[in-house]
Amino acid sequence: MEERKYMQRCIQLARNGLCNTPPNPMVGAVIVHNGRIIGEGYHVRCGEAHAEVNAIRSVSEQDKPLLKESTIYVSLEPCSHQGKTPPCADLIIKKQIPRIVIGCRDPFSEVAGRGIQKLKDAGREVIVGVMENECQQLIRHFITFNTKQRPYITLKWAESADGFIDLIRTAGTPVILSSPLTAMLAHKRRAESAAILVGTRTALLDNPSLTVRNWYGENPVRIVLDRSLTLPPSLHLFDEKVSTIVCTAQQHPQKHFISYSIFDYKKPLLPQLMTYLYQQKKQTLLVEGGTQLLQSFLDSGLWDEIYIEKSSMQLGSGVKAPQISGESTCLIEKHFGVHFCHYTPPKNVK
Ligand code: AOF
Ligand code: ZN
Repeated sequence: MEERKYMQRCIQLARNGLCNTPPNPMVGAVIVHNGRIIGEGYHVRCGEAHAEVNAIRSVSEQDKPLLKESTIYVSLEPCSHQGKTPPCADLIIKKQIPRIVIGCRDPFSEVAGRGIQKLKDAGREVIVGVMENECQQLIRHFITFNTKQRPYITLKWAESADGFIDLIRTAGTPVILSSPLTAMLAHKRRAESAAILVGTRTALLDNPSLTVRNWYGENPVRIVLDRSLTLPPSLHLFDEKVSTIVCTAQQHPQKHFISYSIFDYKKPLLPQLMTYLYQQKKQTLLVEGGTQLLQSFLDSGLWDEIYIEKSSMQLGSGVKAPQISGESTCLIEKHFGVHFCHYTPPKNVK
């Protein structure tokens, strides 16, 4: 019970790093002596000190001698490698902390159990797996990226009560199915993504900006598919306010804010895109449409979460919403009075 209480606090602390730690994971640490918390810390930002370092630093001079009799709780296995910062396992050993309680293992190939081993080899008591699911859930983007060598993929769309995402049209603006308040949520999701993707038709017909406006945070890199480079330069995606990557089959000179990346359109595109995004260290990808692109992700089993905003509007006819087939879990969430279906796949999806 005690162990869970302190691990819960680690998770709570870790969340303070939201949006600032990627591509590093959010991590929290708590140091406890005889039922009293003497130190706390979290990983604030990629490139800066790790959670354990901040927790140890936070211990007062007076309490420092107590480290030798304390337990350090940390939501992720302490690192064993020299990255941008020195190994946390070494620091814990140096500070003579005798007991380490860990939430989950680090899937990063440079660590992957070596941190735990280092601590054990130094004769420390190590407990692994306290609130493991919760700790893994906290860093699910980081785990997917490191174990599947691809970004964590979120698919999102809004659909009418009768299952359409838009009217069938060749021009004009799209039907707005979301409310201004739920649009804010969509922007929050963008702010939490490293990359955002749309297909050619969506880019052309909806002319989206794909920027973060109704929320605080960084803009994700915009990615658009444009096999034959037919999209007009007047689109918002090419406004050069934010970086855009064009996935194309054609050679094109690079521009300041626009990079053209060559793909083999004769072969399946999504695996190539996944490899590319992995190489670019993009840990999270948000796919915003349209139906055809979303459906190809669904059909390839390439998704980790789906958010569908269920509008109460009836369209009668139009572009059918993507279809989710196979096993998945759906939780209904209500935000600002609007229903969302939140899907997660069974564990064995690619
Ligand atoms: C920890 N505690 O708080 C975090 C860890 O380049 P660096 O030095 O920042 O190392 C990044 C890697 O360290 C990252 O990929 C992950 O394996 C681990 N993150 N480890 O002990 C922390 N953020
Ligand atoms: Zn570390």
